[in-house]
Amino acid sequence: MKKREFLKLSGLAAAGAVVAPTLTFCGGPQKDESGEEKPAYHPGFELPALPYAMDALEPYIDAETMELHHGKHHAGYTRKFNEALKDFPELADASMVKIMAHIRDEDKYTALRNNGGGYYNHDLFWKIMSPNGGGAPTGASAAAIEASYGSFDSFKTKFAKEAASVFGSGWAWACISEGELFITSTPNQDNPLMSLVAERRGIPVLGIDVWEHAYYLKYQNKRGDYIDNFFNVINWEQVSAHIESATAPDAEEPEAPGMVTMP
Ligand code: MN3
Repeated sequence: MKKREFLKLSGLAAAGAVVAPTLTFCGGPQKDESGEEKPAYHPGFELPALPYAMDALEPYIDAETMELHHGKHHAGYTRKFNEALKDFPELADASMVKIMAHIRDEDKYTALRNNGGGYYNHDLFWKIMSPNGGGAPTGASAAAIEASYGSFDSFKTKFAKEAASVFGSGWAWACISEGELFITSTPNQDNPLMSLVAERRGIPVLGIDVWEHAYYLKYQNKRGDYIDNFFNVINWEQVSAHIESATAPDAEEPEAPGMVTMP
C-alpha cells in the first residue's frame, strides 16, 4: 500500500482520518502480477473533520462560510471522488500522489480531476489554517521562504499577487520541488500534484482557495481583502511540517509528463 506517503503528505495520520473501512467493494478482490489479492477499486477517503470550531477563524473567515465550505462543498467533493475512483481499478492501492499523477486532460478523467482535486485541496486548506495562526513564518517555513524569496514580505507580496491574479475559480499555492519553494496557481480544482495537467509540478505545502464560495459571503467582490486576511490565520507550524516531509529524501514527488508509472 502506498497510503503511507499520502498520510505523511497531508498530515492525515495526526487527524486520524484514514481510508474509510466501511465502503464495500464491487466485483470482489482481484489479483495483481505477484498473485497478491487487491481490491477491485480504491476504498476511498473520508471527509476529514475540521481541526477547529466553525467560528474559530473569525473574524477573518466567518462561521457561515466554513459551514457551507466544509459541510457542503468538501463533503460533495469527497462523495464524488469516491464514486469516481470506482472507474479506475488501476488505482486500487494508489497513493494520493499517484492518483493525482494519473489524471490526464481528457474527458474520462474529468470527475476524478475535479473531485479528487477538490478533496485533496480542501483537506490541505483546513490544515494550513489555525485560530492561533498568522504572524511571521517560523522554522522550516521561514528558512524556505528566506532561501527562495529573500524575505517574508517579498513572499507575501508575490503569493498575494498570484492569488489575486487567478482568473475565475482556482487556487494559489506554495510548493516544494527538488527541495525548493515556489509559488504557482491552478484553475478550478487542479493542483500541482497533477503531473499532466499542472503548469509546474510540486508538492503543495500551502494553498489558498480563491473560488468565490471561499469568501463571497463575507467579502463579496473584495478578493484582495480576503487574501490579506488569510495571512492572519496561516498555520506556519503545519506549513513547516509539510515542507519537512516534502524535502525528506523519501518524499514522493509528482512525476514528469510521460513518465507516470502506476503501482
Ligand atoms: Mn473551496
